[in-house]
Amino acid sequence: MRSAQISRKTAETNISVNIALDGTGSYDNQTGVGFFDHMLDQLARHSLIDMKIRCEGDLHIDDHHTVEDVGIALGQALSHAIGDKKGIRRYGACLLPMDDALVRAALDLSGRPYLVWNMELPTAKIGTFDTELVREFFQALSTHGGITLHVDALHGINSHHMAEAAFKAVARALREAVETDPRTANAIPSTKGAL
Ligand SMILES: [Mn+2]
Repeated sequence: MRSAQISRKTAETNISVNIALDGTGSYDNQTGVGFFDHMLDQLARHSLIDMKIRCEGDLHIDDHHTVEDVGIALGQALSHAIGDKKGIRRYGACLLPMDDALVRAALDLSGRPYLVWNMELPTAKIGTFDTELVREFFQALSTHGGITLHVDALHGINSHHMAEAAFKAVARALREAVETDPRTANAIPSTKGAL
């Protein structure tokens, strides 16, 4: 089974991430930030990547370091678990509706971090959660996972729905991209021979 375990400790956060790519989408995520845990659970459930995440962060300041650093550690774990990328589909995309929200995610496990983020959340907060941290998370995931990631909100009026649709869309796209393609099981999906 393709898996990874990452521990990352700084003066701001202490994180452990355990993932298994060929899982069933089981999850056990505790970061101290309720809405963020809800989003990480969606990411696991809809990518079918088993995910156990723990973070003790400096929440007395705000949620920023916790959300960003979990993105960093999860990106590192994904990159490690995917390994040399032999046999993977590499690309994934999903157009995901959730009530008023319609979000498109397209990604390439290219090794070239690039985030295109086209989503304006209509409120500054979801409960106590700063909505600007949704982008921060995906920026960190893209950078440290080596992922070209495009996220576009095509419609939406509710911040919770839009953010959740983004996590679910990226999850479904990730599921597709990390899956092995039986037609090319021993090949790296690039004419360059490396990714
Ligand atoms: Mn929800």
